[in-house]
Amino acid sequence: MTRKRVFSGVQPTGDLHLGNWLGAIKNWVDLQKTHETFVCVVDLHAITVPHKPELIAKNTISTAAQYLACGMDPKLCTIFIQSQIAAHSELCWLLNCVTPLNWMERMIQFKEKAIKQGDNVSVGLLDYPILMAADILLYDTDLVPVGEDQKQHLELARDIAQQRINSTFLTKNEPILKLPEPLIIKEGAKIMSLIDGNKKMSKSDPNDGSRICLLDPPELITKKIKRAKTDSFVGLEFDNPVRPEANNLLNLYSLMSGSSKESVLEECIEMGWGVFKPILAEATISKLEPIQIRYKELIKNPEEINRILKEGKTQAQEVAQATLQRVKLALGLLQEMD
Ligand code: AQP
Repeated sequence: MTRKRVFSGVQPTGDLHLGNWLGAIKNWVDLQKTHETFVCVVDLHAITVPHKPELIAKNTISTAAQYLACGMDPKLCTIFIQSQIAAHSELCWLLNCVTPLNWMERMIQFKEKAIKQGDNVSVGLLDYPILMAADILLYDTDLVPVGEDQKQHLELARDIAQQRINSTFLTKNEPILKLPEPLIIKEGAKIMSLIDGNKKMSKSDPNDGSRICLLDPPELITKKIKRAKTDSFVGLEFDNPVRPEANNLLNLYSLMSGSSKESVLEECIEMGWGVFKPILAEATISKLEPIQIRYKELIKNPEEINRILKEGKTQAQEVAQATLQRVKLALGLLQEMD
């Protein structure tokens, strides 16, 4: 039986944090055992907002190394860098030309990110969802792991594929692009900021104290957790809407310790923050330790990381090129002669 294909990626916009791991990479590590898994470092997405050129390549290689350190296995999956496969930009352009502008203006993430940038919003930021559609559609993806925030973008990818390509340019009754389905990630995987329990943990939050990064040393993890926002209620509890920080930190403890929510509640219900925080810090430090050890080994050997990425590029390119050719042919572009 052919395995279903999964595609996903993370932007190299900074150090990966617990949200990126628990909400994305940890799921890929499981998926690669049962699905044909393509994961890439989406560096072209990272430049849709102002960025520092001197950091992007460094962050890209470090992100790839963190995928590996978290357990992505090049024998089981394909790992590559988005900008090294030109088909992503090419398909993005072709899809740009068939997508109505008003579909793009409705995108919530664009509106949210655009507000933050005032007059400095790039066309690339508006185009971000079409580049994401190109990423997904290039690989004939069956399933895309998505959180709530990315659902609208996946819908857009499906609408472009179905309404603007397959229905419009159908050749020989065979669909040109495969329609991807969302793979809804189980609840509890959304990790919130340490300084605001209503905001998601994010690489680009200007306050470093808002996130725990996978590569943070133990002392820093302890310090960040010590400074995390709390409240003045007595005892700890999940799911109280006026205590988002308590919910987030208990949830983190459950994920870091591997204990169910029920047993975490039983253990912590009567604790004060002063007792709970060191326990959470200790669980986080020991959960991240093996990843940090593997990362340190890997990053000493950039040739090996490059070898893996090159191999990934070759595998990904073959699939991407075939899809790109189908779309170019369907749109009527002149085919190259051998
Ligand atoms: N806080 C989070 N909780 C759960 N999952 C999260 N993800 C990100 N933050 C959390 C998941 O990580 C994957 C990669 O995300 P991305 O780099 O493409 O962009 P993002 O979602 O916007 O992540 P960041 O860290 O907030 O980056 P910036 O600050 O650059 O925008 C996705 O699967 C996402 O769901």
